[in-house]
Amino acid sequence: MDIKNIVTQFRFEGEFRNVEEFGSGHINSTYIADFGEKRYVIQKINTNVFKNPDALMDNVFSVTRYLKNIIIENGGEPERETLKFIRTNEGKEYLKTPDGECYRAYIFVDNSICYDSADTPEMFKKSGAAFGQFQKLLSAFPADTLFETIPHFHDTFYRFENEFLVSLENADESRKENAKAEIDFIISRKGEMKRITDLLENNRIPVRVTHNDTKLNNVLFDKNTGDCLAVIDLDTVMPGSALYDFGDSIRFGASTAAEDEKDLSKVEMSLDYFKAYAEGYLSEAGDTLNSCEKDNLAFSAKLITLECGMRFLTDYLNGNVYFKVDYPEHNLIRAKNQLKLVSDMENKMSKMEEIVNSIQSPALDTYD
Ligand code: ADP
Ligand code: GN1
Ligand code: MG
Repeated sequence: MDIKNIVTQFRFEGEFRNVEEFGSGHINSTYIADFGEKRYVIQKINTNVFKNPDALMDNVFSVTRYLKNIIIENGGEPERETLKFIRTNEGKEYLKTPDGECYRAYIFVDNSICYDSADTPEMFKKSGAAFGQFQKLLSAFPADTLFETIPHFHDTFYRFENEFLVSLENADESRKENAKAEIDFIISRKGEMKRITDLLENNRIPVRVTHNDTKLNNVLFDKNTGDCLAVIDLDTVMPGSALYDFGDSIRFGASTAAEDEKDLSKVEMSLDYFKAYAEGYLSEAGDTLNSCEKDNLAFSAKLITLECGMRFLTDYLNGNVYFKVDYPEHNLIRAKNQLKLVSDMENKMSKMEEIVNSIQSPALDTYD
């Protein structure tokens, strides 16, 4: 359905001026609707990826309601510090069109901005504190009440066996040939893929409510103060490991280049950015984590980067059916980029571990 028609179906205030596509997400489509005094974000949920939008929206509503209460108790501004949804004209949580498309809407936080890269380690440190605080605020939220919006989302070995190897079986020869080095790279790291899920299964680390998509551009910054306002993009908030969140932030934000930079000589993991993020994250979440989680923070960055590279490659082999692409080889480029980052992290792993160990924060060893 036309987006201008969608705009008329929500309880927006003010006079409609304009609606435009916005953002750099790979899954949903985001639009900003300008209503003069107020602006609103409208998103089309990708229902190929999120197969149960009812359960997804229940998750997001229950998490934002919970956060809103804490923010109010702490004297904060809930409409700026978490997502505030706008109901449809019929009072529903989201809109389902007759042809099955799903849209939801929330307030665009004024004077806010998201970044695809951090200009300084200090800025990245702030995002670490924001995700650390998000983890801390949700530490008492009952994880088992949340629906798993994408099952096995960060189960790296599951993705290897059930998605990557299957894509290899079905891919045409030319794609496999183009990706030969990357395929071998991934297969040779099979032995490390179960580490985090094994720790969860053996109760060495706890299941927590986690965000699972902790890219820097999923934090809203205040344009005026430069401080973080809110963690957004809550579609993958579900039971998981804190290590998934830490690892994914480093993957995206501590790289010296964009996720789809073609010149691999520009792609490295910055130890300064790694340190800054770890300091910010542990300053908020440090007390919540146990020592086994802390011991695996550096490794998680490598594993989640490997997993993401593998997911991009799987999609390339499948003919680009999951992530949005700008050109046919986009997912292959992204995969090469992520695997270069993995190599760099492998070279720097002992330094990354030293950095985590050097940061003072008490661990509650309830799981050791
Ligand atoms: P995607 O799943 O496509 O990444 P996001 O929810 O992250 O979707 O939104 C995409 C972008 O839209 C964000 O990176 C941010 O720039 C902007 N955005 C989303 N929600 C808000 C909001 N409530 N206020 C201001 N900007 C927002
Ligand atoms: C996708 O939707 P977006 O762009 O925030 C993906 C993440 C990947 C990321 C890679 C639901 O996130 O898991 O890490 O791309 N989201 C989903 O940039 O698969
Ligand atoms: Mg996003």
